[in-house]
Amino acid sequence: MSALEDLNARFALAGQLSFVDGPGGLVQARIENDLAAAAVTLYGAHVMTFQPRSHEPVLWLSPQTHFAVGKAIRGGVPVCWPWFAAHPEQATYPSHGFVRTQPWQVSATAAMPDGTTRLQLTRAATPDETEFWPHAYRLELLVTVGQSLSLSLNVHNPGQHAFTYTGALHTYFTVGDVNRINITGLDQTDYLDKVTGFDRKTQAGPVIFTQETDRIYLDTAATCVINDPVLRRRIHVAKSGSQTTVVWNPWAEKSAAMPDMGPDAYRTMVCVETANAADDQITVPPGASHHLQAEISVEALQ
Ligand code: TA6
Repeated sequence: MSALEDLNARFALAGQLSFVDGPGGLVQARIENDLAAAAVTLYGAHVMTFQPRSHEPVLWLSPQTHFAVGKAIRGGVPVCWPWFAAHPEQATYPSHGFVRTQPWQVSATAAMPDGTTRLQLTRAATPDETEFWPHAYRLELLVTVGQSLSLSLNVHNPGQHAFTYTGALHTYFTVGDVNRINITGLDQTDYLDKVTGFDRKTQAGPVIFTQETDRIYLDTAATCVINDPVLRRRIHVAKSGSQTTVVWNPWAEKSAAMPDMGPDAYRTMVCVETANAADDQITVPPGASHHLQAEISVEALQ
């Protein structure tokens, strides 16, 4: 029996979930139920697509992305852990941690009575990671696909000592035209502006996009709404276990310089990231866990 056959024998759900070989040989779970469709690769526990019935795709996945072991996927929902963005001390360590470019294991699947489908992926420490992260850990990402997409990252510390981390569900959303959207939910919230050297500023009104935008909004548990007049919809991003929201669009020049994005890619995407970053660092005592949760739903505009 091949590894793929074994996965399907143990975890496929008739008519709802199966495992297939995806691009680059990366195995992915294809989920399709009466409410929505989604694809999640075991490589990085990366949700790549999500589309509720009667809506356009919600997540943005770069047409130029690499699907290859060792490379991060551009788009969808990278799981960034155990550090957000650049490592605070080690410039050569991978951006956004290492688990987004590592294999995860399937630990459970379930067809739920409410019509949603669940997939749980797990990753525990391996000896070759101790260079980056000397602590024992167990991550579980529970993905629930229904009318909304629910992502719950459970970070467990099975070791003898506390550890402290940052991270994010670095979610890329599809928008009709980034020049015409706005994001509400962050009015009067302080943020660090990465574009101007981490200056501390305060948001006034909705977030609009006219240039490169890379902001770490501080001390906020608020739901954000992406208001999109072109796709005639609102995307709601509700969260828990997170006091940080990151908003990112690289704009024209940086987008063009990224081989896995391309010149105009920035126009149809925006990241609204459910994060633990900056001062929002999470310490997990031995035997304890932290849950980071995002709930993504779409509302059609008339
Ligand atoms: O979350 C925003 C950010 O940290 C940006 O600064 C930008 O670099 C982006 O993430 C993408 O990072 P990546 O390592 O995936 O290229």
